[in-house]
Amino acid sequence: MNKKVLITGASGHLGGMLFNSLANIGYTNLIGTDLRRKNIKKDQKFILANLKDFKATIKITKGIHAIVHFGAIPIEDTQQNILLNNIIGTYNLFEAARINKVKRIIFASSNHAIGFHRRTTKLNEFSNQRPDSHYGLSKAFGEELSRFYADKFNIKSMCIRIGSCLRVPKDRRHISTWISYSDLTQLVNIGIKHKAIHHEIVYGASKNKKSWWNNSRAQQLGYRPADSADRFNSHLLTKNEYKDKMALLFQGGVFTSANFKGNIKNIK
Ligand code: 15L
Repeated sequence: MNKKVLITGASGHLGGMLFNSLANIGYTNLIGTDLRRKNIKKDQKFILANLKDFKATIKITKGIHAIVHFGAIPIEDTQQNILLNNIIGTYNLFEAARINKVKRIIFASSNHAIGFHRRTTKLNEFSNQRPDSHYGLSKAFGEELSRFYADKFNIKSMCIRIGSCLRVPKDRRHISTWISYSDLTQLVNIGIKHKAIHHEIVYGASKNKKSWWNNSRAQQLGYRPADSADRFNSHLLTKNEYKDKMALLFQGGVFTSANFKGNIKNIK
């Protein structure tokens, strides 16, 4: 693909990974952006910009065909920090995309948008959002924001509810939630190129037998995960969250129990 693709969060863990992996599968016109420059190679096109700054966001989205939006705080933080960086940043980006006639946006959503679902519930693309943190709420907001911009302004979007994207699974929960770097790259590639996309919700998970998610919509769009957490010996993985009985009940794990003041029985 030689059309311009902008990657936000290009200095971060997954944005940075995609900046390299998309180039490796034939993207020749990638531009990275972030609020700081980190791990960017000399031959990569990169622009420093803060998505909280609307004027700067307008500038970086000019002439862009598709945006891969991974620029956000990636874990729980204060309500104010999440509001400014994740919610306002994402809103600015979509509005700038509309003004500059960007065709599509791949949104890095998260399992924490649905984290308060019980582990015994199998979810699909129609399942209700159930955010487990301010962070998860910002991802739920991004999913609805992208639906609105798709329906109203025809900006195509794919929201990937990413499980745990790491080189290898590290703890027992990852046996259900893990996605490899190359499987995530495959999903993002589908999001950028698939002709029949309007607004999509898919799960960012490899082919894990113990998955809590029915990812048939991703499969219909051509996703064929090549990796699986099953090949890792789960007994060798850490059981850190096993000390936290509440985390074990819900898909979001420790994000659900942090600062919890509710009543577990009411979260059915
Ligand atoms: C996420 O959304 C986070 O960005 C990442 O740090 C992990 O916590 C991951 O979810 C997960 O749930 O494993």
